[in-house]
Amino acid sequence: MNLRDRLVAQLETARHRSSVLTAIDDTELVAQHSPLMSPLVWDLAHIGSQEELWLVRDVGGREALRPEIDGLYDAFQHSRASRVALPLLTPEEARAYVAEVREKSLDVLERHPLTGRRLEEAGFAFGMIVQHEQQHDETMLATHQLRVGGPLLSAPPPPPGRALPAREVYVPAGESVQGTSTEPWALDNERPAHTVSLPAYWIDTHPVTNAEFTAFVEAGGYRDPRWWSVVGFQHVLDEGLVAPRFWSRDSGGTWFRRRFGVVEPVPGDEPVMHVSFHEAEAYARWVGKRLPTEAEWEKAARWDPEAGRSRRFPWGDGDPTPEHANLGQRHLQPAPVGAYPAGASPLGVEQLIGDVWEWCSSGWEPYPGFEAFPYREYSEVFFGGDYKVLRGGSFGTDAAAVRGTFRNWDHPIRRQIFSGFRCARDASGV
Ligand code: AVJ
Ligand code: FE
Repeated sequence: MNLRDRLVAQLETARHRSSVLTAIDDTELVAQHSPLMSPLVWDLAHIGSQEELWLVRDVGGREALRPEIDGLYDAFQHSRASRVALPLLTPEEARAYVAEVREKSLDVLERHPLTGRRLEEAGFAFGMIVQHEQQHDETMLATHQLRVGGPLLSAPPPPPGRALPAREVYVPAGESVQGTSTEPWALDNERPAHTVSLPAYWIDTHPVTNAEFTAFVEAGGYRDPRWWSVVGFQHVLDEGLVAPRFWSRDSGGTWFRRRFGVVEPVPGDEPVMHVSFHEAEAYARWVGKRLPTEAEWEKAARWDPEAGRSRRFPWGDGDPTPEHANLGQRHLQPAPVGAYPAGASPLGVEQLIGDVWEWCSSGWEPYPGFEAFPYREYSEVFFGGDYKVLRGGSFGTDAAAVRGTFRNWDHPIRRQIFSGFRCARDASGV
């Protein structure tokens, strides 16, 4: 498929998903389901607003459709918690607005040579807008998870798991490439490619599971400050945390979870999810390990020791297929450990892409040679803040919005996102 057709198809895929996520009652769309989230109708119109700004006005050089609403949908002008009180477009108006914008951006795409300014090269602006819509779709999916009430979404279960030959693998010391200068849709924070040199380390072959995390919970892990950072333990006390978010225990001691409106027993073989950075860090300390640095995560995901080079994905350079990874809201949960043998890295590390975002020990910082593009507010204004890096995407991340180099970030206390982790440890003294 040529670039233009591929862009049209990906814009359509994203819009189909946005439609599925917003095909619910108006009362559900305008409600504030959590102070952490926008009303769904805000996300919908914001998707259209960003598309109008970048594709219709900037790339297309056309007039503004609704200049008066720009401010309402500027994420920097209004906190998520305050958006519900704004004079937002109604669900009907929002749907009409995004459809009108889409018609115009498809027209721009049809006529544009897709070369010229850096923003137009390889369809970058269109790819950026596809990723933006998909990112907000994942955010809307998290809003659905926070919503209280019966299920509104459905999907088939993920494929079955299998036992892996080893719990962890050894990654030899040496140089590898982190980031990219060639991936056409890589966002500014993934650039440029640069060489890193790491000492040898061990990394888990799969994310920490619910069964493994339950052992920490039941060993009194949430009550023992030895495993936590000072701020992490204070947060546990302040919030009264006892287990991952959405978990509850019945009188018999069985753990249940609420998942998109369904309460079900916690499946032991699935990656643990809805844990904060602090919970991930505490678990790792309890088992005598630590979280991987971001560089260690990326080397495990991309390094091919045979070829001596970094690949686009753990399995090679080809885009993800359903055999490789649990992505795109195809299932409404992470898959059990071992479900994606075809997605393994050359070193035998699995489920790096999809299932759950993985907390790393690294803070959100620019790579050497970083240049903000096309706007400072995507990445740069968050550098140096109270953010930790997450890698690899979740079951709710679309293939268009994740790569071996993709970087996400959030506050270390956040757990409404589809976040889990895997552990690593130093190889020195082994
Ligand atoms: C990269 C997921 C942290 O949702 O805050 C969406 C993506 N930026 N609109 C976010 C984003 C602007 C961003 N994250
Ligand atoms: Fe946005």
